[in-house]
Amino acid sequence: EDRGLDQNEVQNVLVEDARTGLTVETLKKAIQNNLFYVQGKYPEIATRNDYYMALAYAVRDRILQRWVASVKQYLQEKHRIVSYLSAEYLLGPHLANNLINLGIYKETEQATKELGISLDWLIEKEVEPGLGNGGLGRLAACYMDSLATLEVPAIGYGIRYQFGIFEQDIRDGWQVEDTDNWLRRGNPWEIARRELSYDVKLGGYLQHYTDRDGKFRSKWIPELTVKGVAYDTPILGYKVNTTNTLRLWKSEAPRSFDFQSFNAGDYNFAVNQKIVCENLSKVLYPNDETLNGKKLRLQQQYFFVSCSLQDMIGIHLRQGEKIEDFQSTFSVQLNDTHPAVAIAEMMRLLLDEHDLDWSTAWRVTSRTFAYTNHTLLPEALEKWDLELFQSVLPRHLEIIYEINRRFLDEVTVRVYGDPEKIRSLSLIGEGPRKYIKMANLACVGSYAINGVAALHTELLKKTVLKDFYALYPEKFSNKTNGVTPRRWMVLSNPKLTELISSKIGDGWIKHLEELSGLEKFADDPDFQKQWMDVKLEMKKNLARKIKNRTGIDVNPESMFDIQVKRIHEYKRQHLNILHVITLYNRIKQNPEIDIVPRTFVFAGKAAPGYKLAKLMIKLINSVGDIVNNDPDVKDRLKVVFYPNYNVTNAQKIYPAADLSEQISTAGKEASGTGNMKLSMNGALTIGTLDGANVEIRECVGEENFFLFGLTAEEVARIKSEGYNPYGYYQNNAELKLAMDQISSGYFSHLDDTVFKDLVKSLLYDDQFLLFADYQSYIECQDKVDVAYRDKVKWAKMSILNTARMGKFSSDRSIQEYCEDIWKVKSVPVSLNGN
Ligand code: TH1
Repeated sequence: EDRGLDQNEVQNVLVEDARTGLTVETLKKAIQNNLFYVQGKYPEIATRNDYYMALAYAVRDRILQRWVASVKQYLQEKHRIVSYLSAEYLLGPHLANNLINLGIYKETEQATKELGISLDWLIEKEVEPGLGNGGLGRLAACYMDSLATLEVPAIGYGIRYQFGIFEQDIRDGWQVEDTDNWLRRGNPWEIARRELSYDVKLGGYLQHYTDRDGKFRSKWIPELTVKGVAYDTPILGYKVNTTNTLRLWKSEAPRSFDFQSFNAGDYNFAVNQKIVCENLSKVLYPNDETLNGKKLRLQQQYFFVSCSLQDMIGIHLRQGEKIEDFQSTFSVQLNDTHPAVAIAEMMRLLLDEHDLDWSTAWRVTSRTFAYTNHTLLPEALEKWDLELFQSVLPRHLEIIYEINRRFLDEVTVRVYGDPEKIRSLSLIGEGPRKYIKMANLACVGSYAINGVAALHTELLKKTVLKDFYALYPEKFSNKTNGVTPRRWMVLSNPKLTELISSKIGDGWIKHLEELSGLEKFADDPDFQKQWMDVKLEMKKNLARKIKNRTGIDVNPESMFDIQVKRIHEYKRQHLNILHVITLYNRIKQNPEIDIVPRTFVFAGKAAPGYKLAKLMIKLINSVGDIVNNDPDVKDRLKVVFYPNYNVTNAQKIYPAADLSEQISTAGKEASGTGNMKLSMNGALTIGTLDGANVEIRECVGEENFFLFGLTAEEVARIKSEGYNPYGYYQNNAELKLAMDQISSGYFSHLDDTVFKDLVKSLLYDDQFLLFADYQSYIECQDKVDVAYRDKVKWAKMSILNTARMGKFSSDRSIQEYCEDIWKVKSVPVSLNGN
């Protein structure tokens, strides 16, 4: 409506250099100006937050010029745009990242210094947007960074949660949750596009009728209409002009709504409905890899998907294109099944709003979407109770039935007479209650399906998606995950970055394979010393933070043995703690024993409803209390649980790691991405053959990787034969002692009830085979102990780990998606004419 301005009347905005210049002087001026004109303050009364805001706006001004130019160029030249649909984006703090990608970190450091303030102090002020749970959300953030850096036109769509992942505190060893009010001081990195909003219908019923042309139709009479408002955040590429958009939807009540109810005199009802609408984007569900079949979650998923598709269709049509050519403007990636309802929504929009016939609509839809699967865990596969689904999306249920009917008709011919196959392929699950299988919908409606590591993709093809693979082998491919070296090396480990660049130049930041140039220095004693000096300095920094946050003194010279990730049984933090207890017992039995001093650092959140995961946190802390304070230990072992693991804290932890714990039960961790970040920062990995560990080991060399444990095949075999944990317990003295201590209350003030559920699970029905891998793990840890004593060899192994991690840049992953799935090329953005 507001777009009708005559182009000739719109003067090209000439942006002055004073507002966008990248020199120390222009930056200084900009900060001062913003302090005055945006914050309304002068230096003597300005708070730290005022300065943070002033700087953030100064940086944003510089990004805006690039952002506007990018959007303009994409639209004018009609490039195909990648659309990434994700319920989660775990971005982490923006300020330092934007300074790095703009290439003005040093200049800004100088400018702030001349204003008498420290840049670090302002960077630390930022509250990060925690709009994701863990790996899946962080992957979306790394991919947005790489898309922009590779100059690929892209838009990320998601939800602007008012409350992100909860804040974790530890009290008396237990996790307690607090709400994440990340917006309380405002968000300088987003622009609210009030004019850009869409209506989303929810609930209600269908009316069936035959229209004038004799066509049978369904009219959806919703119970409620919600409005989604766009909030845009610029995503700047590294040292390129390309600035893509992350568009997050906030839910609100439509304005018409209060009027109607108010006029009808039902004020309470109006207020209540307003709250219902606003609730849709209120809070992120804190479950990682567990399905939570709550109505509000389905409403959230549908809400953001519908806004996003309406937005894309609007963009496509405004280009003057025909609706049936939608897939020439957008390629839409589904980040797991959380946005998979998009397939049904696309059909609804094409059929009901744009009047296409079924086969045309299906042709468009099934050429538009591609689906990434991130997990094989059965408890994570999304299934919606059919009645619940119908109560929220009656029209979509009807559409899914029709997709299923046509699909099964086609399939029946191909898998002739195999009812078991048909049952497994069906989009509808039968049982005491019917349910909708979102992964099946995603597979049927997508032209490409991928897993996130080589092993994971192979297992997908052999297990959960076996029947789909048999039907459509050509749709399947692997896209091993990657991480952005900008945030996970340059930003979080500037000292290492400087050292690496002093040897091989800085091309590696964009072309991570160039890290291989470090190999020739792996044996160089000077370089080894510099390398280990940086590591020590990072360990000292972390030790300081640990002291501040937990009060625990740790020795920076000790081996930093680190496991940081969501707390989950399959990730087996409790296997790690069994090793700690084992070492502790060895010391108690022989106080003079010669062991390498270690600091065990744990961090991670447990889903608030996941009892056993919360108990694992309590166990880590309880063991820590005993071990850290036992005089016999003589500070040789320290156990730290670093609270509130998030992107900000991760950036401090990774650079300080000597040893990276990647010890999930083989076949359970789809990929892992923390494993990549740690190894890039020079940590050696102790790990199972799981997820991307397999490929990391292939790259760094088996002699530079501590491998232990059962393979995925062996795990499957043991399970099928019937796993008997109790036998392992009885036959292993060290394991038995550790378990007996936990259950008898040795670590819990003689209270033998605290860890009962955990002990019971491990002894009698552990799905994650801890005891089966215990001995192998302990022996491998003994090898780590030996290896760490040889400083020269360790340094070499550490250097080689970094040098050989080039493959694990998210730039490589995104390149593969672009070539194999999206079929898009880079579009360099020029600033001329703006
Ligand atoms: C994670 C996987 O566990 C991890 O192995 C992988 O590296 C990461 O995704 C990125 O690919 C997943 N996170 C979630 C979160 C939810 C549901 C499923 C998964 S899989 C809510």
